[in-house]
Amino acid sequence: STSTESSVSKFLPNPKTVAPKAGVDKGPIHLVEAGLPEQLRQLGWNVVFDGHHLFEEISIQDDPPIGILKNPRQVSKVCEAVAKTVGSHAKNGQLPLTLGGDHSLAMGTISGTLSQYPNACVIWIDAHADINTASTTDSGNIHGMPVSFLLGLESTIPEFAWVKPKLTADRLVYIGLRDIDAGEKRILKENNIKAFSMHEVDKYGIGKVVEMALDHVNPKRELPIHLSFDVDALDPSVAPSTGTPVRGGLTFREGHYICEAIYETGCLVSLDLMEVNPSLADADAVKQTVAVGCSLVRAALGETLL
Ligand code: B3U
Ligand code: MN
Ligand code: MN
Repeated sequence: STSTESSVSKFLPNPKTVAPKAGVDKGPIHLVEAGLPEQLRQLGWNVVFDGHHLFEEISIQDDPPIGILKNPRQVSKVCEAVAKTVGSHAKNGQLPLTLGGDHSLAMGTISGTLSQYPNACVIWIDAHADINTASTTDSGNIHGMPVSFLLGLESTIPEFAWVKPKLTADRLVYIGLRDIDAGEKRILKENNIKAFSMHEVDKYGIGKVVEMALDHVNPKRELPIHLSFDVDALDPSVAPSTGTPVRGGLTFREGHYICEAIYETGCLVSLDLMEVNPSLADADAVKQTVAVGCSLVRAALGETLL
């Protein structure tokens, strides 16, 4: 997936802040234009929209690959800026909602969350584990790597030295996995990382899987939760406009159930909805994906069915 540079941060609970830019026809701004801020206000949030960030100010002209990693300096700088923004909103008692954009951004959002809530756990919803290191990645796409940076598995690249390995493997859990590289499987095993693939979702049902996931990272339901939701966790029939769709994904309801159940814990402190990419599909597919994205966010922020 592509749009690393377009993340929109919205900040909920108490106050919020934002200022959209005109003329952008791609990226997660579609979720904003579809009315997400107003929908969240309807749920009782005081929404502050922080703006549609294309990070033109961070445009690095000369950014040759490091190893095979693509656009490493650009990605690093953008994520560092996102970390600061998310961290300062969290500090103000706001709940940062970051709309992306390439999932490498989670390096920034989760770093920001952990700066305010050092004991936060991370629930990562994705078809992919995004845990490659510079030595295991085949694609060189940094969106396949953010988790390894957050855990400190990848610490040899000076350009990313700002990413402090503050997340521990026991405070991370995955749901929805189904496209994992061999090197990633090894990393998951070696680090004893809890992961519920689509196999477990089929076997136990989504209700039990979410319960087991929470029991693992947050047994007493007292730790702050960062939810990082990659829309490609959903089946491509539900969310087609995304960079790397993988068949056999979560249903519409399974995705929403996860969000609802996490909201119900009362522990959610930070939320990402990533990899919505409107440039990758026809208009109907975009509309469908944007609508699903908005409704996932509403579910995670308190919308109920009854
Ligand atoms: N694991 C592969 C594929 C991938 C990961 N995340 C996405 N695709 N979106 C990689 O490139 O690291
Ligand atoms: Mn991802
Ligand atoms: Mn993914």
